[in-house]
Amino acid sequence: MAPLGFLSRFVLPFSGFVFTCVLAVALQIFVFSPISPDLLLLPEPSSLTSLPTNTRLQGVAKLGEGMVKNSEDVWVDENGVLYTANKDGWIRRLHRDGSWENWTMLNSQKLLGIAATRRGGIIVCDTEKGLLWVDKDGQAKVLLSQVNGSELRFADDVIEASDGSLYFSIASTKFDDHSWYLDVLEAKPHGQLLKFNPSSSQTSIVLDDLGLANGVALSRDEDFLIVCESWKFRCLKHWLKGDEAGKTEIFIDNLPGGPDNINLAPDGSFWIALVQLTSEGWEFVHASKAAKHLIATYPSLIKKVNGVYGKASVLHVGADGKIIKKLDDPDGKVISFVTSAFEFEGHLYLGSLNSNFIGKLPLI
Ligand SMILES: *[C@@H]1O[C@H](CO)[C@@H](O)[C@H](O)[C@H]1NC(C)=O
Ligand SMILES: *[C@@H]1O[C@H](CO)[C@@H](O)[C@H](O)[C@H]1NC(C)=O
Ligand SMILES: [Ca+2]
Ligand SMILES: [Ca+2]
Repeated sequence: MAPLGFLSRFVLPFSGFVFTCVLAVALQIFVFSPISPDLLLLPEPSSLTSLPTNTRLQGVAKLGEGMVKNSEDVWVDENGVLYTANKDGWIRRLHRDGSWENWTMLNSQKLLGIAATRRGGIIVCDTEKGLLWVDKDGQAKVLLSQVNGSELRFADDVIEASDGSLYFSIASTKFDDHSWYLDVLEAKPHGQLLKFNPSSSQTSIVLDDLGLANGVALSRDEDFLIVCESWKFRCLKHWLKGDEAGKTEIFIDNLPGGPDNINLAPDGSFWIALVQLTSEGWEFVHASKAAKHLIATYPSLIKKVNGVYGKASVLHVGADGKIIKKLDDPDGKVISFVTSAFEFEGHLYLGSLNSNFIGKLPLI
């Protein structure tokens, strides 16, 4: 057979077929892609090397092992009672005498940030129902489920100020909690920081256009608050009092991981849990819109790109935004996907979305 005949009879029609297939798949990806992505700048490698990795978090004691289920946040109240919000909908607490209590059942699919309140009990962010309040007797009430007529979804973290106002984050107004990684892939800011005023029952926007709004904390004398933006690898400082009141500046940026919960320490410093948003070898995805469309269309690929299960890191930062230290479990051997670190009486308590215990570490 003449080569030309072979080419025209088999190869060309075949490559036409392959071309059509590729085109069809590409069209499917772009038409069905759930995101409209921007490129995402990852933190500079220098931010990783300037903070040497250690194995301190591998030394945690495991509290409530087997009973605690993926407690994203953890809070210890002034009486030393530790609260956890579990994947099975239970709020479980640990008393000073070491006994655990299945305190109250919230029948929820996903509970995130928690904070104690001055009236007693705790406030809990429920990604579907909004802000819940569990009073000191364990009675649960919906505190806020709508904002200006829209359902309150994906509330991520909350803090109460001494005047009773609640500051809370909405991680994303576009994506829900189950598809939070699409917000990372899209890399467009859909997060908000809101304020609920209990005397007027009004909710106002404090900050808009945040890159996955996450942990919220108040400074010791409430002159500023901090809100973390996970995929911007930074936390913002918003002044509440003084000459700068109403102004916003960067508290800390170029973090070696996506900041999740942030908690005030007794001395006025802060603990920030850092989650590994990218997995090794897949960083290129964040620099390519085509790759983002492809990954976003296939959930099994998202699992590969998302690195949260691979390690754990928490960062200790001064009230001035300067890093004091970092603690790691670099390969997630003992604890991974740590989303919260809370200091109480010389110990650090760690919540994780991948652990069936609360980590406890003595601070020296
Ligand atoms: C609390 O709940 C866990 C898991 O559902 C169960 O194993 C445990 O027995 C309960 N504890 C108490 C004190 O009821
Ligand atoms: C709700 O509406 C009021 C009045 O229009 C507005 O000031 C406020 O910012 C709105 N809140 C949110 C969260 O959109
Ligand atoms: Ca919190
Ligand atoms: Ca969070």
